[in-house]
Amino acid sequence: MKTNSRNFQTKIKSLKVRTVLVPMSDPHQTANGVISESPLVLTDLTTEDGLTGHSLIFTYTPAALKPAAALIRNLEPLIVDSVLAPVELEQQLAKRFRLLGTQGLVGMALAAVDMALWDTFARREEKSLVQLLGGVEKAIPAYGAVGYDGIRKSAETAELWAKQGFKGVKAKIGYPTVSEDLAVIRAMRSAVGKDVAIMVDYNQSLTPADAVQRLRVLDGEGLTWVEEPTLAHDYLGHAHIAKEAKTPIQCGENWWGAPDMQHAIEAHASDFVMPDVMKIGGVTGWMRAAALAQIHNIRLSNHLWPEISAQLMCLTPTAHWLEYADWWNPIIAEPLVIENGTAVFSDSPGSGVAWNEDNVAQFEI
Ligand code: SMN
Ligand code: MG
Repeated sequence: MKTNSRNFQTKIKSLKVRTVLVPMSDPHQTANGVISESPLVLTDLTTEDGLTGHSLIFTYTPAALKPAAALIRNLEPLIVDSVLAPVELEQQLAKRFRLLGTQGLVGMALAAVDMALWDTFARREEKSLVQLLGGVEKAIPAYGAVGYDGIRKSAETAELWAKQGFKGVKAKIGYPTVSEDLAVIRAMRSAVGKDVAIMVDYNQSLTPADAVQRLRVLDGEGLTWVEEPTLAHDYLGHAHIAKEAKTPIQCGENWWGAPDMQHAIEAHASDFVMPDVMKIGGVTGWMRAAALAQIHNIRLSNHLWPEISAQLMCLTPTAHWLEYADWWNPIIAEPLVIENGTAVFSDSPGSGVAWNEDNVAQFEI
């Protein structure tokens, strides 16, 4: 049998793993506390023929930063000398971790490797991820984030996004009372006008019963979605809320792998889905999630990771909204640019992730 000899020439040589703490210029408040810096693990995968690909994972808390980095380093011997074949390696690694499971730190480390493999693969072919996987760049509407910042600041931030051309804004809510939630939404609406979409995110802060009551009040506000009103893994609770509410429910940033997404869909937990490229299992996991969303005819948005997600959204048949965030820009060589509310794609090969080494040196810990 004739084989593609190029595939067999590229073998994995090493992983380099670094950790950074990137301060946020404007700390992000949520109903569950403030995020004032981004703990990020930077992985560089090098092949024997001298290619290097990159990936980035976000550990939410600095407490998980070093353990996540250590786990990625511990994966190195499992992939060194293997052929650069992301789909095959995903299957091999999944088998290795079948007994332990692939949630939490293990899932994050596996996603770091998967994304670095795909980035290297695309660079080897001198293509962007979109081109490599047979897609074309598309204008997907982007929205910007508004923190849990009270009436005035939420409206001001929403207006700033709208002035920059963003087609939507998403605010953290879950204030002590629904009247405060409502006041924030109405202040944002008067700041952005009727043509900018408004989404809200409860970050899991309500009980299902409270969520149903609050949504009775918010249902007339023309919200594009209400995100994670209750605990992320309470699919039945979410399904109850989704059934009672008129506003679409959005979930997905906390699903670990496509099987979680499948279970949430089976439970009718949400009207829309928004996987996180790290928690869903990297590029390989994303493609499964995109297929699931297509089969079930559900609109799919991304969670964070703007550079790689902008590309993955172009490969997603039911693509909905692109979540934009600029928090990691300081360490990214070419941060994603949004113009007229959609991503501008560069000609660079790969997943859009490479380092601003000066800033990496400054924030490395
Ligand atoms: C979110 C959670 C945690 C950090 C950043 C953002 C969020 C979102 O829930 O939907 O973007
Ligand atoms: Mg969210």
